[in-house]
This record gives sequence, C-alpha cells and structure tokens, in this order.
Amino acid sequence: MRHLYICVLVLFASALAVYSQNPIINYSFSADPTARVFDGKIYLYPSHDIESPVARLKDWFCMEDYHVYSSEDLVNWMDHGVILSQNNVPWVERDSYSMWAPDCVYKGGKYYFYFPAKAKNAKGFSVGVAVADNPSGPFMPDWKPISGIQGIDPCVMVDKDGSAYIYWAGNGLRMAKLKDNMRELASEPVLIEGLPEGFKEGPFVFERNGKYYLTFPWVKDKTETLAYAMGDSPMGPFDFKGIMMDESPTGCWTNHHSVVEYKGQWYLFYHHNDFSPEADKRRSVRIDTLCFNADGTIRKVKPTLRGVGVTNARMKIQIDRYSEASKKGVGISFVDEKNKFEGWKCELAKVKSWVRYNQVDFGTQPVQEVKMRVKSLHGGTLKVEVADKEVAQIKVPACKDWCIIRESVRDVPKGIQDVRLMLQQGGAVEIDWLGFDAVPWSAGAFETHQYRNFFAEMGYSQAAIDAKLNEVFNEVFYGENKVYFEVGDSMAYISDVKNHDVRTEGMSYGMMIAVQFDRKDIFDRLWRWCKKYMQHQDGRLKGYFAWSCQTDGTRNSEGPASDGELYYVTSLIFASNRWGNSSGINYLAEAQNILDCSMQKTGMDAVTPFINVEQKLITFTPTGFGARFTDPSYHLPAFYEVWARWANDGRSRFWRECAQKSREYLHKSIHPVTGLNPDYNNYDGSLLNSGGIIGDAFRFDSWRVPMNIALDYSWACADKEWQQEYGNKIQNFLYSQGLYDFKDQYNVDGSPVKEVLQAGEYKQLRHSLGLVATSAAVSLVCTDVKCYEFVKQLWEAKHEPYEDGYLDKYYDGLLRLFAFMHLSGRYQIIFPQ
Ligand code: FUB
Repeated sequence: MRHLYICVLVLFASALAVYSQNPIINYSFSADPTARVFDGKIYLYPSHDIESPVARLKDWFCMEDYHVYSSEDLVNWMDHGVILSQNNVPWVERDSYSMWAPDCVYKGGKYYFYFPAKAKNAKGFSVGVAVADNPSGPFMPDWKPISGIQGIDPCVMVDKDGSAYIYWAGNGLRMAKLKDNMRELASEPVLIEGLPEGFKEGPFVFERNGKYYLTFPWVKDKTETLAYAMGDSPMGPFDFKGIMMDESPTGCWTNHHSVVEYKGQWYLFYHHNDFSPEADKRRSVRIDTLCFNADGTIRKVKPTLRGVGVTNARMKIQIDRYSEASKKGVGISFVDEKNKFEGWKCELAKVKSWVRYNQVDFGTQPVQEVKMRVKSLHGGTLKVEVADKEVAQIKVPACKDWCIIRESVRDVPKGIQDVRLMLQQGGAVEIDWLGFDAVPWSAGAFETHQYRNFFAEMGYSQAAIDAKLNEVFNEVFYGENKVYFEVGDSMAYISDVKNHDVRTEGMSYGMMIAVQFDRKDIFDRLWRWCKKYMQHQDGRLKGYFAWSCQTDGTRNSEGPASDGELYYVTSLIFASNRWGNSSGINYLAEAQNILDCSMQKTGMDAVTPFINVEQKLITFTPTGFGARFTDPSYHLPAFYEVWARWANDGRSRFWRECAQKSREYLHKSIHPVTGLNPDYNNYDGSLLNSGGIIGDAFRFDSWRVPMNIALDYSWACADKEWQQEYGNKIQNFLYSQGLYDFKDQYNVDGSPVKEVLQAGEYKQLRHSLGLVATSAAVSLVCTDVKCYEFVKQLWEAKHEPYEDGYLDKYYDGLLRLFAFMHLSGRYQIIFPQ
C-alpha cells in the first residue's frame, strides 16, 4: 500500500509538466542517452548512430560525432548541433567512427564531457574529456585521453561534497576517484565486485536519499536488461538488487541508460531500435517514468510508446504512440517503409477496436473541431471520445491515399484529458495523426523538408490550387496588371507602378519568386538590371543598392533599404543551390560580395553593415540616422539560417545568433494584446515616438510581419509557442474589426489612426488585399479554427480596383502571390541540389 502511495504522488507530479512520445528524437538515430539537469534545463548527451559510410562497420556501431539536445519541458527538444567530431579530437584515430557512449558533468564553473573512442596507435578504447563554459559547448577536447582508463562508457558522478568519481566498462565494471582537475585519476582503478555473471557495460551511478545506485546493462539471458545494485558510498560495496528494465521487446541487443530527477519526477532515459527494426546498431532514445519503492529499491520500468507527460491537443497527436489499446484489431506500422523517420500509423481493423492516448491538454478555451490524417479502402466511421464521453462521429470516406478530414466536436472538456478513438462501423481505417482545431506544423522544413499545403487541407483540389497559383503568378508577371517588364534580351525590372519607380524591395521579391518557381530566365534578367543600375560598384556604398530608381535606371536615391539586401542575399544563395554557379552568373559569389562589402563597413562616412553588428539586428538602412533603428517587417530569422548554412562566408555562427536575436526582438516589437507592430522601432522593440506619420503605427510595411512569422515557423519552427500565440492574437484582433472589413492602418494598440498614410495618389483607409493576404498566410501557425476563414477570404478575393478606382498592382499583387505560395506549400527552402 505504501509503495502504491509513493508512485501515485510521483505520477501526479509528472502531470504538471509536459513530456513527449517515444522515441523522442525522430529525425536521426540517437543512443546511449545521458540526461543531466543544468540551470533548470534538461540536457541530453546521447551518442549518434549513423548508417555506416565504411564497409567494415556496416553491421556494427558507427558513430562519428556527438550532438547535445536541451529541453525545458521534455517535449520540445532543441538540437544544439554537433559538439564534438571524431576528426577534431587530436588523439582519436581518424575515421574510426568510434565515438561511443558519453557523459557530461558540471564542476567549478565548467562542463566536462567524457567520451570513449579508439585512440591513435593504441589497442581498444580510451576515454577522453572535452571542456566547455556552457552545457551546449563549444567543447575543447584535451590533447590526450585520460591516462589509466582502458575501456568504454564513462560515467562521472560528482558527489554532494564535490568529490568526483569515474566509472567505466573495461573487462568488468571499474571505477576510480577523479582529481579536482577532472582530467586525471586520483586513485588506482578498481574492479567493482559482487555483481552477478553476465556481460556488463554502460554503468550509471547516481545518489538518492544518501544511497548510491550503480545501474548497468546486464545480460542475464540473451540480450541486455537494465539492472542495479545499491551501496552506501560512491566506491561501494554495492549490493545487487535485480532488474529495473527487461530485455528489449524489439530484440535490440544493447540497452544503455541514465536516471535523472527533473522537476520532482524521476526518469529513465534508455534506447531501443524503434526506427531500425532490422538492424539493432541504429538506435533511438526513449524516456519513461521511474518510481522508487519506500525502501529505496527501484520498481521495474515498462517501456511504453506513449513516453511520459502531456501532449497539446492543438498539435498533432501521434495516436500510434497510444497508452492503451483494445486486445484485438489494432495494428501499428511505418507510414513509409522506405523512410522510417516519417513515423508510424495506427490501423483500426475491427469494429469496436480502439486506442487510448492519455494526458492531452485541451487548455482553457473550448476546441471546435477534430482533424485527422486518414486512409481507408472502403470507408468507416470513427468515434472520438474525450474523458470517456463521445465528442464526435467521423465518417471516413473510402480513400486510398492519405486525406485530411475535419469534423465538429461538441462539449469537449477543458484541461488534461484522455482521448479514445474507436472504429464504430465499416471497414478498416488507418490514422496517421489527429488533433483539435487548426493543428499547425510541429517541425521546421530545415529538418523535415516538408511544407503544409493549407489549401489542400481545407479541401481545395490540387488542380484548383495549381490553377490559382498559376493565375496569381501570371497576373504579376504577364497579365494586364503586370508589374514585371522585360528590357532588351537580357534584363527586366519590377516596378512599383503607382509610385512610378523600381525598388530593391520589388526586384529582390521578384528574384525570390523566380527562384521558387525555377524561372532562371526571370531571375537572371532581374539580377542583371539590379547589378547594372542599382548596385554601387565602388565608393562608400560599394556592394549596396540604390533603393529606388526610375524605370530607365536613373537613381532616385543612392541609399539602400536593408530589406532589399536581405532578400538579394537569400535569393542569390537559393539560386546558387538550385542552378549552380557556372551558367553565366556566379550567384554565390554575388551573395558573398554583398555580405562581405557590408560587413567591411566600419561606420566611417556614416555607412555601417546592414545588419547592426552589436545588436545582431537588421538596420532600417545602413546609412546615417536609419542605422539607429529597425523595421519589424525586415525580420526574417529563417533567412539568416539559410546564410548560416550556405553563404559559406565564414560567419555561420554570427548568422545563427542573428536569427536568435531577431526572434527575441520580434517578441518585444509586437503589441501584447492586438498582435500589431509598428512600421519602425528601436532595437529594443520600443516605439520611436518620432512624431512622423510613418513609424509608430501599423501601416503598409507592417503588413508583412504576419507572413514573415509564418515563414519562420514553417522553415525553422524554432519559436513555435510564441508564434502560435502571435498568429492567434493578430487574427483575433482583425476578426474583431470584421473579417471582411478590417482596415489596413491602426495604431498598435488597435485604435484608429489619426492620419491616413497615402499610397500613390490615394489617401484612404481600406480593406487592402495585401493585408488580407498576409493575415491569411499567418494561418500556417494558428491553432484557432477561424484561420480557415482568413484563407477562404484570400482564396476568393479578387485583385481589382477598389471602389475609388485605386489598384495596387505592385504591393498587393506581390503580397498576394507570396501568400498563395505559402499556403500551397510552394514557398520553400532551396537546398543544394
Ligand atoms: O553505443 C555503443 C555501445 O553500445 C555503448 O558504448 C554501449 O553501452 C552499448 O550501448
């Protein structure tokens, strides 16, 4: 009874936090997980299995580097990238692919990362250490391995008094005390005695309530179980207690683990071969809850698919990771056998078969519909229950290919509830995922290479989507209202026809659109015009572009507007990735030239880099006073991630920091209630209060922000929660003004503007198509069902003169085209081909 009491308390505590499904890393292999808590965050240091590039390791462990991951909620894991690589460690044998199970601990202001690998000119494994000031690195490896250790799987335990002990596997489990420098042994290694027979590796030692737990993989029968012993001191002796996890049900020969307490709950991190059922040397990290009995012994942990914790109802719920299922009629298989990282699907094959998924958070606002990705040969009816109460019946039509269906739900309780899905009648139904309300994307395209086709999700046919996209594209480039004009055989410009000029904004947008549509002809023409008339080839502005020219190329203004440079660089990198650099224009060299020229500016002659180097934020313009503030609509953090990957200009780390800073800045720039932003503001997000008509209010420039945030979400998905909240917020505000009536200029608090900003020769508040477009594009991030109405409005909107005769072919036209590209999944990261 007492045992049960302890576990109930523990489970209750875990319900307060948010955790993920198993396996937790679903786009690459990961094994041997050591989890540690540093500064209130959980850090995961696994080894990194890969498909072997060398024949000798085809069926063996193959690991060339380590990544570190962190999480504050155990659901959203941030991959901090590679922290150590085999050929960057001086003592590791080149290309030995032997970076096995690591550990990382903190002591005296430094983080010590311990890892085994094959040393040059040595037999077997050695253990080395790399040191960092931060848990995510950078880690500097020592020149030589720790002397006195021959073996694998180091685990270091820093005791309450600050003494550190190292444990490893090398002809049995061994241990020694570490010196204060954490890089040398302070005592002779000793063999840990008193453990039963059976190959043992992967020791993990932790302390709880004055007891020391020596836990380790142990082969009792065929494959590794996880077992443990307990003692009163870090050096033992240890009393063998038994098994805490049985052999892997999927036949994975190894298991390797760590035990950690986080926010009052204990967890077991371990691995199985979920994504590689055919080869057990490609493994995946999992987490399950671990409970102790009152006497301190460990209760056996049962591996689950569900993992631990709470899943957001408004995100994809991978129902195949269920917590419970009917005895018969439920099948789980890969969505795509050829690409297992696509994950699993669940088949309900028999009437009355069901799956239950526990701990789904419905939040505090009622949900209105359920959405599912399904397939069914003959069609069937599914019943959805929340908290054991029916909330919907869904008729799944016969569909051989995956389709997304939506159905209203009634009286769904709020808070954390279980969801159950049952086949009510008809034939078998396969379910990839389900979710409530709009269900946005959960991972970025940098990682997944996938894009939402929002129109298709709403039920528009692909033929209709293609036709519409074509029509909108043609309007901009070839129709009666076109803004693209060819000049001679090799050049073209895009004109802001209402202002009778050519702007870097429109030219660089045109290049981005051209590379997205694989129109090298358009791209090259536009670039040649830019280079000939707009780009400064020498002088203090060298590399920058005159932001406005007449259509014959005469400059209206010499100075740059930084968003032009931003789009030029990104579209040139994409052009280089798509078409290479040897067909007449060296796109990459042109992008690098812009960046290099910019970064070489020193502020002399009042010209600075167009990215403010101290703030790591884009300037409004890199000349004069304009360098002292920014424009929220110039912030596209994902563009910097493109530069970090492919600009190849030696500034990757800086560009990544810019992406991060830009996201942080946007948080501060947006009104907390309305979601509106000003046209310009200070780098800290505060209003300029300049008194000018352009600046503090939400007007033309500002319209782009919702679309830009949608792009960042869909490409990088690095700021998911905030961006979802933002999307819902700005749509709520516009909706409150009337979906078909909202105006195109507001003060950021939502009050009406005193003075209306003129566009071309017209001064009029209107329901502008540009804002209709961008407020629809942000639906990609939204979780509220009203986002469908914004998209429907855009789909049906006509690009024709307003009542007073005004027609903005350029800005409305381009924003409309961008929005159509976004919502049809056709605005993509162009990876090197
Ligand atoms: O990952 C390679 C080896 O497999 C580890 O070092 C062992 O613990 C086992 O998991």
